[in-house]
Amino acid sequence: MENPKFLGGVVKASDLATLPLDELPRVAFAGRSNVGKSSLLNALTNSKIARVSGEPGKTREMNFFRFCLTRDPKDVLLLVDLPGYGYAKVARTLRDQWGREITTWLKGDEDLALVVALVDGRHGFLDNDLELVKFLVGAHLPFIIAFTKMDKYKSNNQRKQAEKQLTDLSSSMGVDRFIFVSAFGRDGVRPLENVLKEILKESRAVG
Ligand SMILES: Nc1nc2c(ncn2[C@@H]2O[C@H](COP(=O)(O)OP(=O)(O)OP(=O)(O)O)[C@@H](O)[C@H]2O)c(=O)[nH]1
Ligand SMILES: [Mg+2]
Repeated sequence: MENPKFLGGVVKASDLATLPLDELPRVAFAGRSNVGKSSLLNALTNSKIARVSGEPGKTREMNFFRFCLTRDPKDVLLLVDLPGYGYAKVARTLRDQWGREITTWLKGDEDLALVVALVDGRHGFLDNDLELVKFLVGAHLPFIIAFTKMDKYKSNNQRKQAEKQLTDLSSSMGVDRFIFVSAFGRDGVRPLENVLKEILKESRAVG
């Protein structure tokens, strides 16, 4: 079986019924444009299935991928690469049209298992990152923060310092689930896989 497999993309949440999504647990990648959503999805799936670009605004649709996480064919998830926001060229905020489509879908999908909220590790939480976190907390959606591009730090020491700052910052915001990732070095991919394995276990227990 093709793994991962692209199932299709939609611009409007109301068009989702046209895709063969089944009731698989959904894991959505959300965050500002250019933060590395598509790259992390590729690192996780060990593929180049999601399109990546140095120009913000590459992903224009909510793209759905079926992905089997382990050798067990029952360990199937739906990964969702979302369009980013935060640049004038694309949606500026979560309240713009695209942002509204995304939040409508996230709130309405009963099979949503996790939102991976990506934040650029070099910048920490910018205003629109905070807006995303507030939305996720307010809507009681399960999420984990992934601080991206951690390979950009010049030395191990600088990276350790940054990780400490980001950890403190997250705790001060009451956020206790976070990972540090690099799509290039594949750092953080294993911890993310472990989180997804837990999700699969839980979804099986629920039936
Ligand atoms: N150094 C470094 N660069 C990265 C990493 N992840 C992504 N990038 C680069 O960042 C740019 C944007 O990556 P994408 O994965 O397309 O970002 P995106 O969040 O999907 O962006 P949109 O689709 O526009 O919302 C590309 O040039 C990537 O190569 C990373 O972990 N480290
Ligand atoms: Mg993208």
